[in-house]
Amino acid sequence: MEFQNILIDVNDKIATITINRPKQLNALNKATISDLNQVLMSLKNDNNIRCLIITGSGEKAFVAGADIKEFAHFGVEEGKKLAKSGQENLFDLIENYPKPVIAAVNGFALGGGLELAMACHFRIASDNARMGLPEVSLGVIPGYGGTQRLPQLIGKGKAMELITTAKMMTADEALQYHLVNYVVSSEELLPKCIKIATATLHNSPKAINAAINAVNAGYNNDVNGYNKEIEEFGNCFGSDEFKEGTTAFMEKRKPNY
Ligand code: DAK
Repeated sequence: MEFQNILIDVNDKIATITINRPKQLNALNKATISDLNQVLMSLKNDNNIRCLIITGSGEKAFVAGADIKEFAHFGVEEGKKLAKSGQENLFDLIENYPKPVIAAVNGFALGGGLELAMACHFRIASDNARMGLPEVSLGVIPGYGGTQRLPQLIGKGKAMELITTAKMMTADEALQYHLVNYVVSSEELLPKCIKIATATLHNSPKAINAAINAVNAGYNNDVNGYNKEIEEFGNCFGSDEFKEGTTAFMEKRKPNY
């Protein structure tokens, strides 16, 4: 697979997707969103890929936001339409992805860039990362889920402060507010993500998918998370991987998923 705005590297069932517009600080334009959608859709049911890492090209930025030069001329209806399609085709797709998706935040993650990182299942940052939702400084608000996911991750008060001041957080502040799970040096960022991704490879892909669905259900106002957990839990008992996992335990060997 070759794309204009992203690079894909596959190694031992882990796919690293790099947003590759370093001269624009990896700003998300429509073409990049489309590339990301296509690669995510094509890897979704690929059994050779079990975990994804999303990062930005270069040392300066993960993604410095939606491409301001592109959206500067949008009108009201276009803005609504693109927010809806962007949320569905990329941000919700990542959040509900059946395999773990890790954001390797390697620099500025602003606006749509932080929204992209927040749609991922969890985030690891390099110590030079800066994160914020500066949309109100441009006269708009976050349109790719940021008003919902930031309060879920760091609490309503701090999210309101960040959104209304348009200020950036340092990596250490993001760690303090649980926006990221770890902060490491730039050199250590991908190795750390790969180490965590590798740990997920030992586990049942079907059970991981079920767990992601159950966790996400708790953040969906239309679904009862406990009921979803019961449903997903019950379904696990019908899977070949459950049989393999429990049989391997009793035979004192590692499961083969
Ligand atoms: N869009 C387009 N180009 C960008 C960009 C962006 N978001 N961020 C940086 N660039 C470009 C710069 O224009 C510059 O390109 P040239 O002008 O040299 O051609 C190049 O990247 C390098 O940037 P700087 O020269 O500014 O680099 P500095 O180190 O001086 O500053 C910075 C780094 C990250 C502090 C600065 O670049 C900056 O403030 N960038 C903008 C940050 C920002 O405000 N991001 C946008 C947030 S608003 C939508 C849904 C969602 C959204 C919009 C629409 N719809 C559904 C329609 C979301 C909006 C946002 O993300």
